[in-house]
Amino acid sequence: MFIEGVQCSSSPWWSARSSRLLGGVHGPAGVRGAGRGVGDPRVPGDGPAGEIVSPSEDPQLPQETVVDFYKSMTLFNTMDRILYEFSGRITFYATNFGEEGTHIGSVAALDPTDLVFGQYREAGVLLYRGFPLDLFMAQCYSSADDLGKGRQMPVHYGSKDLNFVTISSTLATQIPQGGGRCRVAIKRASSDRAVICYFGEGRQRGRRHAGLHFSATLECPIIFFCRNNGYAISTPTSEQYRGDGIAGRGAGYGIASIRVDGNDVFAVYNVTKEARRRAVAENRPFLIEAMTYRVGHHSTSDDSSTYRSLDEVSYWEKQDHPIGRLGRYLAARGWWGEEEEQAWRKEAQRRVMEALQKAEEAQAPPRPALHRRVPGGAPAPGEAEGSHVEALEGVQRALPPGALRGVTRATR
Ligand SMILES: Cc1ncc(C[n+]2csc(CCOP(=O)(O)OP(=O)(O)O)c2C)c(N)n1
Ligand SMILES: [Mg+2]
Repeated sequence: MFIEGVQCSSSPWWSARSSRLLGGVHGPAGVRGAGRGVGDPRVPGDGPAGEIVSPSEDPQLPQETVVDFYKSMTLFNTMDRILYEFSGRITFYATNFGEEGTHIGSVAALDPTDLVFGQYREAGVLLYRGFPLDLFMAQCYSSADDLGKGRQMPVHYGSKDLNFVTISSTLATQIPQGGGRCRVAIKRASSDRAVICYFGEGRQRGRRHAGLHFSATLECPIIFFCRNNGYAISTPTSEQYRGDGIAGRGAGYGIASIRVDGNDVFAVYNVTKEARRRAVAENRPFLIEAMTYRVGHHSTSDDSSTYRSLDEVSYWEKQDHPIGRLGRYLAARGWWGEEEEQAWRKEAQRRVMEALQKAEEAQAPPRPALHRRVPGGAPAPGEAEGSHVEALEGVQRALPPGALRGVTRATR
């Protein structure tokens, strides 16, 4: 399944059949290929919608599990939609539209004790592990219930209980950190835990290189999971890199790699399961490049209509969406019908709105909490708690209105 050694660009990185399982992708070549390098696993006309095109690779998950995938993906999508609509109340938000299959397929293949290092667009992983909607909302609203007490921008979640390391805004810090964490804690304790490290395909200023290189030489049981969603803010992949995408870089580090159809939740599940099994058994890293598409704008600070066409977005939204593809699979088996769909959509909306309402009504965190456990932020000996906050308020008063747009509620 994983490809070893050096491959030339025309080689079938994706030839392992489980890199693409769910049929029903009929994309126009121009959009499909959009600067993604060779070996995109999605091939037009690869089988009837909702059918497994490679039965021998079918993970044969039970109905209950597949319905749970679908419910997680749709609940997550609902949360994104509502938080995006309310983003004016929380200063910032980044949706995950179109990438739900990469999150749910990968996390479902892991052990709950495996440690997750994310970028910022992997909230579905946390949702699947059981992070409550209330805590998602509390984080985005920087309320007193937020585990981080409002010290982070919205969508920078973290959960010690769910083995999800708090997100850092600085791109790619999680890549060397993930490798280091593996080496120091997991390997030394000779446990069978693995680490998964998610990142985007965007340029990573050398930290990706350091992380991949040291994880390979230090023999770390880590899964590097690249969500190749076609864009880094406004920069398309055609301008991001040369050569064979991200999977093509693995061979240079001696890391077995695979490219997978990221909108095919079963294919993502299969490759992640196999990568995890081998990472732990062989003490070595694996690299997965999941080809997907960022259907939403980069974040609330972006308007993607200025750099891509509505037709392009519409194709991914309507024809090659991971939720639509899984829905067709469920329908083809008679596991989920129109009635269940209507009831569940209503229920998902109700759950999200209830959690949001709680966050709307919650108090802000106590002010002194703001500079506790922040490097350099603790009051100096003898200094009264709160003096940092007073100093910040002085700065705020001196600035023109609106100058601190984007600063979270707790600091205002
Ligand atoms: C070190 C650093 N440089 C620049 C940025 C600004 N920035 C935030 S997201 C982003 C693009 C990342 O694209 P990608 O890795 O493809 O992830 P995606 O947003 O597509 O999920 C950039 C340049 C940053 N946060 N950190
Ligand atoms: Mg990207």
